[in-house]
This record gives sequence, structure tokens and C-alpha cells, in this order.
Amino acid sequence: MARKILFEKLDIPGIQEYEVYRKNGGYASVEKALKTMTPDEVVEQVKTSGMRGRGGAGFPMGMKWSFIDKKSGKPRHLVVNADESEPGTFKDRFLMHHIPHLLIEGAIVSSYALEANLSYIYIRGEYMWIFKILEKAIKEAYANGWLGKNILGTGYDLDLYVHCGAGAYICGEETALIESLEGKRGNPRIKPPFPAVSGLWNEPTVVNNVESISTVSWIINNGGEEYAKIGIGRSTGTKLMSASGHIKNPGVYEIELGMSVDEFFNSDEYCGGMLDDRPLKAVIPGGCSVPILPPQYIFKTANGEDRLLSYESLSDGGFVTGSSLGSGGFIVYNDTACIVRNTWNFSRFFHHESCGQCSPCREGTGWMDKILHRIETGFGREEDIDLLWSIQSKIEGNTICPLGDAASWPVAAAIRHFREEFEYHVRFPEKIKDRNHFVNEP
Ligand code: L3W
Ligand code: SF4
Repeated sequence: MARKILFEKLDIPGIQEYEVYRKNGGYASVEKALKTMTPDEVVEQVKTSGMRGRGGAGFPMGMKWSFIDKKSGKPRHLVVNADESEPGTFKDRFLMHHIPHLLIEGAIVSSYALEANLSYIYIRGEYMWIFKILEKAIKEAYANGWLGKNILGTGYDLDLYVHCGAGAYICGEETALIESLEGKRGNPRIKPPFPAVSGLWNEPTVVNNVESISTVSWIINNGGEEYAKIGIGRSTGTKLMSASGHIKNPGVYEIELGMSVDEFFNSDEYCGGMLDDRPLKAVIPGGCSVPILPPQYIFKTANGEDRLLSYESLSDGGFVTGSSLGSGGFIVYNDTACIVRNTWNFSRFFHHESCGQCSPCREGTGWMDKILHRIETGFGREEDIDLLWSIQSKIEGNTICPLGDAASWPVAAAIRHFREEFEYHVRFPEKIKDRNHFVNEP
């Protein structure tokens, strides 16, 4: 049985409610931190834990916190990124829905560590029902003295607000999120300066994902060293995985980092293997932004080692034979899936969500959408495949924010590993025009 941290109390009936949460040890980390630790000691524990940001980039959380300049005299802020919009990723909504006080508790301790007195949770507009759950939880936290003035008589003040986005994927990018929170259009800013230096209202700001902040209470209750013992190498702790697609048991799972992809995929406790026992065609291990893996690189790296669910192992071989843990959106495809259609679907998404500030992304995502559409519908030309390759290669690394990269990587990986499917589409257009899109031609 794998170690549970975030889901430790998930099975307790009524854990969504404040009284039940509190009776089962909830808010103990706030008492411990505020009464017995200095803010810098809290930061140290998070650093010791080796915890890495769970939004996709895996940046060391304690290091990010230590970039906050507490001597500038400027107010500091924690902003929790709850704008979960990555296709294939639905773990934050699960966490906030089922155990909302875990996030509030973590946000209080994290704000204390940053010496922030005004913090926010920015939630995606489509999660309106969770917005209401969080508002209720925050109200209960205020009513019970965990938020507001002079918390637990320690002299520490904190106001926490939940703010609803308006349905744009790009607002999950931290600087676009900040712009949106300031009431402006959610256009990403050029970095540096990073938010830790100049964030919300140009004040030092830490933006962390829901899962990251929800882990902080466990780290404070049990110590950073204990957390660092879980996991593998520099991938410490546990990770929430959103599993979807052609598997027997889709859902949200907490795994210990370092578990083999084979165990996660085949074990009945997790994915349970292929739905209807059909052949496996591909896996995207970290949400639609990361490269798709063909069968030969899903369970083994190019060196023949077991592929593990960790930051290092999943990216082993770079994006040629590897991928990325990303946000943990594990999407499985069987032999009936059309890779061209899937790639077009992703490109259409990125085209729609591009904010339009930089030309390579604004124009490139549009061109890729258009070309993939014509290939998919049987109007593709032989030269389109190389044209697609050329376009994606000119987007990557040439944009303000990672959306450009995220739009190019899935296209590059699909062509690299499944080129013959693209070629089939352009060579046999009459079959493509007539077919059922979800059944492969022989
Ligand atoms: C101060 C420095 N701070 C880096 C901070 C930076 C940020 C964090 C990571 O993109 C990825 C993206 C998506 N001084 C710093 C510093 N920081 N250097 O560290 O930064 P970065 O630039 O590596 O990544 P990012 O801009 O945060 C995130 C990928 O995640 N992704 C998307 C997932 C989407 C969701 C969702 O919908 N919930 O998770 C999936 O793979 O493509 O590459 O805080 O400020 N010198
Ligand atoms: Fe906007 Fe795309 Fe540029 Fe990001 S890469 S700033 S989404 S145009």
C-alpha cells in the first residue's frame, strides 16, 4: 500500500466539513507553525523536504520561497494557482472538492512563512461549485480564528480571498494569473522579473499550485526530513496523478514518486490495465502540454531501464525518447485512437487559448491548427508534414510564456513517433474522408 499524504484523511466520512476536519487533526500545522516556529524556520522545513512545485515545472518550492525579499518593506503575497485547465489534469479540483480545508490550512502556514498578510486563491471560472466550497471553508476558518487579525493570539494577521477566473487557460500561467487578479486582461508578462521579486501589484509574490500548498501542512506536522524520505532521489514525496483514457480505472490517485509506470498502469489499485484489454498505442504522462510516448518508451527508457513516475525518469532521453511528469495528467490511448486527430485537437486548443501577444505563438498555433485540420479531414498534402515540423520548431523557445512550447511539443512528438499515421492520412485521403475517426484503417 503506497504512502498517503494528501489523501491520508480522504476516507474519513464528512472530512469536507470543518468540524470533522478539525477533530481529525486539521489546522494542527497552523498551531505548530505560528506558536513554535519562526517564518524562516517554516521555509527551512519546506526546503529540507525537497518538495517541488506540482503545477508542471517542478521548481523547488523552498527555493522559490527564499527568493522573496522580506527586507524590502513591500507587502508580500501568496497566490494559490487553482486555475487547473491542462487537458487531462483534474487532481486539484478533486482535492479542493473533497478536502478543502487542507488547502486553506496550507495557505495559512505558507502565507505565514512568507510573512504575507494578504493572500489569494485564484480558481478557474468553470470550477464555480468548488469556488462555493472554498468560500464556505474560508468563512469557517475566519469564524474559528484561523484567519483574520491576531491569529491564535500570535499577532499574525492574514486575509485570504478566493478569486474566480473567467475561463482562460492562459491565466494558469503565473504572470497572466497575476494580471488577471489585478483586474486586467490575462496576458503573460516577460520574466524576469519573476513574481517572487515583482508580482501582484509589483510586490513580492509566490505563486504555487493547489497540490503544492496542500502538502505544506504535512511537512510542518512531520518535518521536512520525513517528507524527503518518501519518493526517489530529487523527486521527493507523493504526487497526485489524474488517470484517463482507455484504462479500466480512470480517476485521481496519490502515488509515491518513483513508482514504476508498469505498476501504476497495470495494478488494479491504480489504472487497472487497458480497457477491454485492447492493445496500448500511446501514453501522455503529464497533461496535453508534454510529449506523447509510443509503446517502446512508456515502460522502459531508451537505455532499457524501468520508466518511473518521477521528474527525472519520465524526462530521461529528453523529448526524443522521453516526456515529462508535468502536472501528472496520465492519458492512455488504445489502438483505435487516431494520433492525427488527437494532435489536431490539442493544436486547436492551444490556438484558441493563445493570448496573441507573440507572433510565433499567435500565428504558429493557428497555422498548425489549420494544417492538422486539413490532414485529418483528408485534404492534406505530402509537404504538410514537413511544414508542420518546421512551424513547431520555430515556436519553441521563441515566445514570452511556455504556452508556445506547450503547443509545439505535442506536434513534434506526434510526428516523431507516429509519422506513418500522418503519411497514411495524406496518401489515402479517400479512406480518411469516409472513415469512422476512432477506428484505424488496416
Ligand atoms: C525566481 C528564478 N523564481 C523560476 C519560478 C517561476 C515559477 C516556477 C517555475 O510553467 C510549466 C509549463 C507548462 N527566480 C526563477 C523563479 N522561477 N526561475 O519557478 O517556472 P518555470 O518558468 O520553469 O515554469 P512555469 O512558467 O511555471 C509551468 C507545464 O508547466 N504544464 C502546465 C500545466 C498546467 C497546469 C494546470 O492547468 N493546472 O498545471 C504541464 O506540463 O507547459 O512548462 O513559479 O516564477 N530565477
Ligand atoms: Fe501569449 Fe502564446 Fe506568447 Fe504565451 S506564448 S504570451 S500565450 S502569445
